[in-house]
Amino acid sequence: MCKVCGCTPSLDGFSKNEKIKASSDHLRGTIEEELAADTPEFGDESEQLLKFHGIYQQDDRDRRKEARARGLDKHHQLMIRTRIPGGILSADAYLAHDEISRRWANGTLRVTTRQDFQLHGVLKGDLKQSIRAINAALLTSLGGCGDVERNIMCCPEPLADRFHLEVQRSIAGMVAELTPRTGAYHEIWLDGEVVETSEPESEPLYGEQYLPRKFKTTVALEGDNCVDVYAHDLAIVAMRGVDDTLRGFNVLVGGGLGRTHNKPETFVAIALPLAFVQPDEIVELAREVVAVQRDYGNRANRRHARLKYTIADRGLDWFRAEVQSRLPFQLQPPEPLSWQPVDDHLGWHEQGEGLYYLGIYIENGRIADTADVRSASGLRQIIQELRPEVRLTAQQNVILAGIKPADRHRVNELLASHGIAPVESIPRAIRHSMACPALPTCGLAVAEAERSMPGLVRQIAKLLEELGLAEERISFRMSGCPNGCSRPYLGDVGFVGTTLGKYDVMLGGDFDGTRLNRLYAANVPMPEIPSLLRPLFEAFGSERESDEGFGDWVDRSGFDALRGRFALSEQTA
Ligand code: SRM
Ligand code: SF4
Repeated sequence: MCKVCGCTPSLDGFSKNEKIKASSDHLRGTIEEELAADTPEFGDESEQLLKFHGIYQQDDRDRRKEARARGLDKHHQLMIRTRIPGGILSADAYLAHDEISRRWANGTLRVTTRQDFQLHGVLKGDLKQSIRAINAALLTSLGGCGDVERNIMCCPEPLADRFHLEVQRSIAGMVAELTPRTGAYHEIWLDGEVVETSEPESEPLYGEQYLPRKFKTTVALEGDNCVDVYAHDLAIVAMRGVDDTLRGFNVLVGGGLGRTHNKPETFVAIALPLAFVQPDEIVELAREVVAVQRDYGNRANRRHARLKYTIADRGLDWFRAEVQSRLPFQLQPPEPLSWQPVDDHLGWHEQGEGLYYLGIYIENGRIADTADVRSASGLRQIIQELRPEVRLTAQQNVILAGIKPADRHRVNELLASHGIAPVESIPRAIRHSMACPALPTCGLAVAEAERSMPGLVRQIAKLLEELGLAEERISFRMSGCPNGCSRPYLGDVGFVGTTLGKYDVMLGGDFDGTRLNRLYAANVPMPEIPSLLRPLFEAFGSERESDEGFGDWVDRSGFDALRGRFALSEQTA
């Protein structure tokens, strides 16, 4: 029932999730009761609502077979995603996550492609104390997942000039405006008092049913596409003015990478230019873009519910007009964008005011202690001793910021003693690779990613070295299913899992993420990938024009021509 006027809106024809949201009393449902129950897992409806609280119910897929053989239930566990706007967190917040990961999760921290932390393997009984510890560190998991605005990303370069500060201020405004207002999170996880009032609780932006689907926003800084602008529902590019001021924002809409194998009605789309707005107009614009999607997004079919489908179905001109009709100011035409080569912000850099920052490579974002690399202990010790600000990058890496010149040596020493290699010594192919978590935690994975990519990319790095191409900047991104969480459709080379051990090989995108790649070879068994790529790399080495990237060369050469030259069989083409 609608809390504002008491009417009961009809939900006929809406998807199951819409009914769950509408009857959830602003995301409460029966989460609290189920949390108190002595069971290892939540029921189906709570599983959907928990996502809005930043919590995914998962199971350890490695242990399924054994459990089945022993007649046991799945090994249920939860993943918590902390929402970290712009990927910026304090030393205290980092250390709190490190501690949660050791006390209640699987001992690792996972930096995500959207600058968040994920904690895997939390048991139901430890959920509440984990969430409380995240909040005590002044962060939240509310809106980490679910049909709401997700974490708002931003280029993480920690410069303190006026431009960067003004951009951060705008992001803070958008975060405040677009975060759900429900008291459910506070009540369930933080033992907040239930506020008794005659005023109904309101979700002014999201209403009773929230959005039709997830909604993602990123902010890039003019010229640097390190946050993969074109993958986003709402992509904002901050434009620099004179004297390092913020001149305004170019705004793009309707990007999204998720698709489903053999379902042509699902597709990958890149964001399209919508408008240019002044700095003080961006929060209102973001709100109305979200509101139009709230009102017109498809609530019957979740596979067709992202903003990219609303725009594909109704047209960009319709969308612009609808957004404009809700604004008190005039949208200006979008300005043309141009990009410099993407900067991953790794290595040592001056940050201004006599301080330095260091970007540290974390393979596939997994901060862990392994036999060779002890990134969990190493980062903990550096952050405990020197208390730098921490920033997470969109390439799953970590930046330590605000380091005094006198402390640089100590940082290098601690990194070396924990086996964390300086970025200069990491082969380019490895440095520019990303993989999603996939197995064993992701319930949607059909193939490995994070666990298989290190082996594959080392073979590729060796191959590139043999061919004299070790210094080339070529990006390799692997996902364990077509949802594309590592953004595999926006790099030079994408590997998209089709079934265990097999991948669609996507080529012809570019390093700077401005163009989608396309299917070059389907269902390639992983051991055959290096030999599939070898002749392409050889030809690239001899035929490329100066400064031409691998993806650009593939695009210029043409797929049919390349397939013909390298005799790709009908089956894999
Ligand atoms: Fe994702 C679902 C992991 C970025 C598209 N994603 C999932 C889930 C939660 C699986 C699930 O629903 O049960 C995965 C959890 C795996 C695990 O065990 O941890 C998952 N996605 C991730 C992360 C952790 C991958 C990573 O390597 O870091 C990223 C977390 C980002 C964050 O902090 O919020 C992550 N996911 C992305 C991106 C990239 C981006 O947004 O820049 C995409 C493609 C862009 C897009 O959204 O179009 C992406 N994830 C999806 C989709 C497909 C959405 C669609 O429109 O079809 C799903 C499935 C769904 O929503 O139904 C999904
Ligand atoms: Fe899971 Fe697929 Fe996303 Fe990988 S791409 S994390 S397998 S949903």
